[in-house]
Amino acid sequence: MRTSQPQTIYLKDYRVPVFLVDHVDLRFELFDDGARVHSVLSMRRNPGSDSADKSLELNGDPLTTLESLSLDGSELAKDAFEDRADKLVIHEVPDSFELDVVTWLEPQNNTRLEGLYQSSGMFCTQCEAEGFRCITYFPDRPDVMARFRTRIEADKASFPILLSNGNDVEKGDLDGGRHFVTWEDPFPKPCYLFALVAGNLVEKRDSFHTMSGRDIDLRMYVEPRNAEKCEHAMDSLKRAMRWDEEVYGREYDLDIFMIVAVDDFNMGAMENKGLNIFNSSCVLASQETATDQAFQRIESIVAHEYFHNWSGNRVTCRDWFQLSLKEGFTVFRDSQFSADMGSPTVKRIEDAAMLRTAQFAEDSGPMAHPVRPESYMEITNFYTLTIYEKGCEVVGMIHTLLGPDMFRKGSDLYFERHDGQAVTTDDFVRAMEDASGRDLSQFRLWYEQAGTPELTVQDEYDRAAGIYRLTIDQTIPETPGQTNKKPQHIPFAIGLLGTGGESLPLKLGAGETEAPTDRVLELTEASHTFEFHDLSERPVPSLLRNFSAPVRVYYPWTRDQLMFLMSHDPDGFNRWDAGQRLAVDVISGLVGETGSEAVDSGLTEAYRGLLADESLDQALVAKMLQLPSEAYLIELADSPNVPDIHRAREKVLGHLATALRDDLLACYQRNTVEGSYEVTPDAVARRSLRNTALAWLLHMDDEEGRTLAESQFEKADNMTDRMGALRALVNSGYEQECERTLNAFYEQWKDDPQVVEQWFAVQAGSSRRGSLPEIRQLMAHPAFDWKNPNKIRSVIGVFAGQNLPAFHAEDGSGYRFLEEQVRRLDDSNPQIAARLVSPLTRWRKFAPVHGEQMKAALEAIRDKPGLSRDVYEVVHKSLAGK
Ligand code: B3K
Ligand code: ZN
Repeated sequence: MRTSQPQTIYLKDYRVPVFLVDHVDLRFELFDDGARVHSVLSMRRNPGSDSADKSLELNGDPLTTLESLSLDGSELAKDAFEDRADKLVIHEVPDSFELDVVTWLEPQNNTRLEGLYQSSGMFCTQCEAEGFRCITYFPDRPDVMARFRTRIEADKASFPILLSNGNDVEKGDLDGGRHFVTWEDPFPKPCYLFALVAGNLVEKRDSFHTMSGRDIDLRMYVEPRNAEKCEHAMDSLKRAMRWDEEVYGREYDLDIFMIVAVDDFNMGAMENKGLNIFNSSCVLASQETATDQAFQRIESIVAHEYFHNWSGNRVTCRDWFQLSLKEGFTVFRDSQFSADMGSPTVKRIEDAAMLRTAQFAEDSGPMAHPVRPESYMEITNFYTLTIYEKGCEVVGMIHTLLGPDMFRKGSDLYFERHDGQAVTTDDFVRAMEDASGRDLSQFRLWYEQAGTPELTVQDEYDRAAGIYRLTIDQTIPETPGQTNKKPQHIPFAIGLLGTGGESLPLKLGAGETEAPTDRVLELTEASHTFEFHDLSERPVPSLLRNFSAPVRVYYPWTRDQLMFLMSHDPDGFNRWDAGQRLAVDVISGLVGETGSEAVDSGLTEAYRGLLADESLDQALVAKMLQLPSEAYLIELADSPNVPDIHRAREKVLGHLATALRDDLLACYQRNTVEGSYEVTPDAVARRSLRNTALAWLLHMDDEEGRTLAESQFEKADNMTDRMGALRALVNSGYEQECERTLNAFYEQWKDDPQVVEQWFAVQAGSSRRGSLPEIRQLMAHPAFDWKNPNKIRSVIGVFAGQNLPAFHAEDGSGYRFLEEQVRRLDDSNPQIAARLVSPLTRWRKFAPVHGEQMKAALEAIRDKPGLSRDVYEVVHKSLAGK
């Protein structure tokens, strides 16, 4: 545990490593009571370093015991080195040498789930970002790339499967019922990509024929009870491999590609070279146990981890400040892939909604940081929406500015130029510039400046001259440590619509003929005015089409304009966005009102039109029918009072459900999906529409709705429909039926942890079923497990992140509850504890009655003795400043 204040690490202090590792020879002896790790490092002085320092520093961890240390075959004397627990300093080393290190660890007691640990009896690893140092002493930084050879020894009966990176080159039996397998990875890699798995697992095999004619062995390893849940991930993997060949020209490089499912995992998955390790909930699926959303998430995560083989593994990060180099680019690649596999508009809507709700919140809060941060205390805290999702948007804007062909040339150049290297985001941008000839120097500010740019749009129409003028001003708000920001280079896609709904040509000069109806305007100044000519009437602007930049747009839309765009904009994203803006406007207008103010009939009629129109893309309709989330409404509000926002949104929902009852019933009946279960955009949309209709009907306790829900629950042959019915009942006033259904669900699925997690989440996230006493009951349930991050997330995380009226209860009980859980988890799993704190960190945003209580909870966490570095950083940054 920490005894002194954690240190801040700065990008400006980066120095190349003084020593490099060419080769690592590892031998793991795995036992019930611990593991011994023998490591032989072939090291040499880095010719690229100008340091004359003769001493060698290796990273370590206090939980690891050093058993012996030899240099070039001679055991080092006690005074030749210093073991500082998290660091090992050898006072003098030659220019080239071999270092033998033996360490002892206790994976069975490793609750942090970093380094080597046990999960349901199997051994597994998680080394990114700095977990390898918990296994052995090593220069644990991504710019030290070495070839690894790994021998694993364990009891043969308990651990028949022994896996590591690369190819298995030797195996055999040992005395005492033990056996070994040796793996060799021919590609130099940073130690964060090292992985090891040992367990009693079943193997599922498939193969992939690459574009150059090689056959790759694909293998999935899961616990025997999950043997029937691998098909979807395997199919997704093959689709991703083909797509990366076709769209990026990237072929897989090893002969084997392995995926392992692990129940206890801090995040979603990990791209270890040739041996991806997944959280079970992000890889295992069957139609009976996983929802459509889970199927889609699995496809995208499998693809994401696979794509890292090039964007992350072959070309890796120089240091952790460059994390978005691999994450932003890989998220961009996986979003393109998902768009190609399903509906591009729906994918864009989902990505933008998440960004606007959660990343914008992060970007305006105390943890705001640039896509390439300048400092951190604990790197684990920087696996953020800004690094991942804003980082993806930044790559996406380069794609928009260059166009697909130039972007592909840029990515080819990047991979060719930097293959086998550890590089920076700047190297990525330079490759894009060199391939395209475009100057992206101002664009680089997207990596350097934190904060969400705000665009204020004004327009005027000069009827006599036929000119329409758009003036766009940009400002970037202050963020911690950054003021007076420079204007950024923003691709701003627009269109103009005539009163009949037609797309008008965008003539930037008088007399221009052949003008397009879609343009990407490039904003580079604090203020820009664009003139559009030859317009005989005032157009309705369609702004930031397809969400072409991660910015906030302010324009004084009237409700009539929004309704017009909802039904006429050819840009699907902006149709959806107009509907959202209209609903936000209507709901916000009712916040704090206690009387019987009417809900704008325009909104009701717009939704009625959507429910009835079968000519529209049903996937888009399904999205348009979802009201803006409470989290988004809170994000948009100043000094929000959450219970008030909740009541206003409920009121609108209740009004719509009552007014549209017959339309909802018709929509429900019409969207029955015939035939066998498939995860196609159309089938997903139909199930979504049906379940939305059901949820709305039950929201007002409609008897027919209740009958439909109960029968849907009983007859469903898939989890989407079963969960849709259960969710609708949980959020209704039908308490007995809800109770009965929840019990039946649990009885049927209690042996399946992934389903039990969904059962927890549907209750914890419900403002009707997730009161604090009920949450505590869930935590006392035998299926709840403090050592399993998925259970913690599905109860505590969902409560604080989704059950917003209960979390923000006026008496502050929700905040104190979270404080208690974070203090408890801080000792066992600081990474998860630091993530859970997040909802408290934005205390300054809320109305003082809430903000002060949130702050008090943060202070109580701050005062916990022995606070981890992870939680320390988040709490101190949130409490600092004005
Ligand atoms: N690279 C990993 C995340 C590692 C998180 C470490 N705390 C998964 C991914 O982004 O693909
Ligand atoms: Zn990633």
